[in-house]
Amino acid sequence: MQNLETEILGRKGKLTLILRGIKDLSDEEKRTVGQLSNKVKTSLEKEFEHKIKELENTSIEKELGKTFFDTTIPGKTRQLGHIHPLSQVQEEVERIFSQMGFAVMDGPEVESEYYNFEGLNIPKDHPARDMQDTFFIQSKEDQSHGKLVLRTHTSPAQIRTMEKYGAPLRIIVPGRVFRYEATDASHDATFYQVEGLLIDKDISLSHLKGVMAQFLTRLFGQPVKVRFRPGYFPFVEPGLEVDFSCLLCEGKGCRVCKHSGWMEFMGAGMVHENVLKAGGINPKEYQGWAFGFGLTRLVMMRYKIDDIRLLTNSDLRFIKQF
Ligand code: FA5
Repeated sequence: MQNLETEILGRKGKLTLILRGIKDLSDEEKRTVGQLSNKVKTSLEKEFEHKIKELENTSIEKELGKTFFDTTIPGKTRQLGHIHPLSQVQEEVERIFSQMGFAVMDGPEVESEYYNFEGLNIPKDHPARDMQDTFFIQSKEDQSHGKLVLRTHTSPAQIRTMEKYGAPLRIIVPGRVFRYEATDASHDATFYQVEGLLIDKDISLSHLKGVMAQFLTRLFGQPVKVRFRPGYFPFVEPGLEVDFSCLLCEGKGCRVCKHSGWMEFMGAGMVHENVLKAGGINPKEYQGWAFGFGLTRLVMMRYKIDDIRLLTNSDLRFIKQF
């Protein structure tokens, strides 16, 4: 209101300028315009004074006094959401690996056949490429990269990262993967994996054992042992299956570990030289290892969940427990 007053009646206000211009008018005009503008000025000054007083008198306290407001009524609590158990564990995995010097990377969920299979040394006739195992996207076939697929594992990110950053490398890639398979208590068609890749000079599997034992011990907050068994994956040589000591029976043998004392955990191995070449890295100069574990299964173990499908079926009664 005061701004408006200055705009009209102030030293450089619109009306003040008109009043100043009166001196240049003829005598007759001076009289008419002078009288009229003085009248306007007096009435505006009155109006402004009145309005400013009125505004000063309507304070918030006075307005509130007019209606009854019970300050003792308890407020309505808002339902706060929380982080999904899968994301909670993923964040923890990322934190532990970051502390060990690993960078956290990402890769596309819709992949080309090349990155998902050929680049990883998985040949055209490999059973994983059957319609039963893979979701193919209806797309034109690209000469060098094939069709588009929903990635069946996080391993394609190995080649993408090698191509982009070269060696040395120390990364993990958490992400969602898809397989066309019947679901049961421990298998889903959409689940989460974490890929790991370390490329450098003079790298051996003993480094992998040390990193995994350290990671699992920190994650579970109790000493965890790791064991290697031979395993086959076309993109590693030699290939391994990695187990860790059962946390429920501390290795003594129980129903959950099928009385073996060990839990199956992940696939791993020394990166195959064809994969290093596909990533543009010279296998004579660098070598390294890779691993891929099921994040969803890790969450199940962490919270003792006995059916994988509970994690993604959106039942709030279940999800709210974590
Ligand atoms: C792979 O996917 C390899 N890419 C892993 C790898 C990476 C090996 C790097 C060597 C080097 P596999 O198909 O075994 O491997 O899956 C890895 C993990 O994903 C399994 O150990 C399991 O924990 C999890 N997994 C596999 N299928 C399912 C499923 N249907 N539902 C939930 N978890 C699954």
